[in-house]
Amino acid sequence: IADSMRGRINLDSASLQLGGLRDYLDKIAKTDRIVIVACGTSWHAGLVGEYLFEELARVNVEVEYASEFRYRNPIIKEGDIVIAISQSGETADTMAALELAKSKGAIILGVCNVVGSSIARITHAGVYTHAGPEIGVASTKAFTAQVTVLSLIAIATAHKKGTISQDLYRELLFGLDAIPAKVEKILKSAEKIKDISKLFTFASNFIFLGRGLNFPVALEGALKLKEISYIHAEGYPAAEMKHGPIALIDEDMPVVFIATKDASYEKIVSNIQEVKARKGRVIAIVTEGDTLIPKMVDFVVEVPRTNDLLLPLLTSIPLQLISYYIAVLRGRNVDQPRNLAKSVTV
Ligand code: F1P
Repeated sequence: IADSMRGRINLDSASLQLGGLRDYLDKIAKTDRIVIVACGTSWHAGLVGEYLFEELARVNVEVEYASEFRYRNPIIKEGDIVIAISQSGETADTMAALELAKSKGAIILGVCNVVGSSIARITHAGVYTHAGPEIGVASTKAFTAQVTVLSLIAIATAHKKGTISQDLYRELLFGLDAIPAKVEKILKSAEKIKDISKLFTFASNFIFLGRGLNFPVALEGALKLKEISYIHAEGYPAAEMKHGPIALIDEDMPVVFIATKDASYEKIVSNIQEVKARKGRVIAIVTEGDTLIPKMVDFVVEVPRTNDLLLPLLTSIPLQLISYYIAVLRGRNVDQPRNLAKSVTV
């Protein structure tokens, strides 16, 4: 707030860093349906986008695996908004999904990292994430950059539509502005995360659980672990656990809960109780200052407070670090995991 009074943050939505997408904000604000197409980590960022668009701008969003979308006969009508998310901007499935949507008259937009990439070139408009080159194959900073951009688009659309109050609009923009310092703070826990990772280096399976916006983060945590350490990992919405995965829980099953103090807090506390009652070993990502969950679980990693809607930008970081340390401790090449390509162009 102090910064805004000094005029550091421009609250005019027209000044948000949305590149060429700014010219399409009116169309996005008028549409009754947005389809997001992406693969892998970018698909998880798309899921976060779905929660944000629906919550803030009250518009129906579908998030599709581009690799499925392109091979079926999806319902796309003239003027639908289809947004592709891709770090490389070269993923063949995402490209083909966009071409299909374009042939059906959709407005196709892109969120890409690589400037001048194929996807960026075929879209009507887009915004670059400018996360810098991703040296490793597995997306990490691209994910947080994609989620940041999707947050900005959702906030700008909601502001345009009048579906959020001016107070919430300000809170979210200030919240975004404060994220880098909060990420720095999380990175100070790296040694602690490394020590926790040492105890799980030889685990054969992992489960990641989260609710609401932390559900896509759970999926992403599991994918990172699979990609770079080759450990079998599943991400689930915590509330789905009782519909199947609970059968897997015993003293050999590490369970990572994303258990921040948000609207789902009480529910997630009872999910943790269910896992502990079955002797699962729990690592919980909690909000700084939480005193309840640390007493219930085996290990905690704290993240600073932020608006609930911005939590994925923080909670994804400790999960990336857990995957990184486990992979390094297992002697894996974290930059060049086996069988994976940076751009999947076939
Ligand atoms: C999609 C993706 C990445 C994954 C790996 C293979 O790439 O699935 O999420 O980490 O690099 O490709 P992109 O479309 O975001 O470039």
